[in-house]
Amino acid sequence: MTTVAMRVAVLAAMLGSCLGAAQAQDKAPRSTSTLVERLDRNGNGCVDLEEGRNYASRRFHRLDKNADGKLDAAEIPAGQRDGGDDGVIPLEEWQDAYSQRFAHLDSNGNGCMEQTEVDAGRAAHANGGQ
Ligand SMILES: [Ca+2]
Ligand SMILES: [Ca+2]
Ligand SMILES: [Ca+2]
Repeated sequence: MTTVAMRVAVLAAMLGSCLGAAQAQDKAPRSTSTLVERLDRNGNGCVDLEEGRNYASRRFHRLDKNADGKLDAAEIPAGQRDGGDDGVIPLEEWQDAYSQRFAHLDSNGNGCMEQTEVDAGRAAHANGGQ
């Protein structure tokens, strides 16, 4: 039978695609960086309110598909609290919610979010708490 030859061919094909994938990954090494590393623009090792709010507004504009400056029911991500409970989140409300969340996460109150604080906030969120 030709199973051996077929296996060799399959392996060669797999190896080829693996190499291609590895090369593609080299171009995108940021997958391993933490949230804080990505958002920390001034390199002080934590995310201050301004860095966080910049990130929040970038995220807002990504979610605002029709670019009308507010998130409607179809654009609000699942689990996001709607402050006014009116089915619409304007940027201002989004930013305010972010600031509150930031203050909540900054458990040592130094005005800057360390990775440990982000992790703690995520763990609390996963448990359904605030
Ligand atoms: Ca910083
Ligand atoms: Ca919108
Ligand atoms: Ca802090």
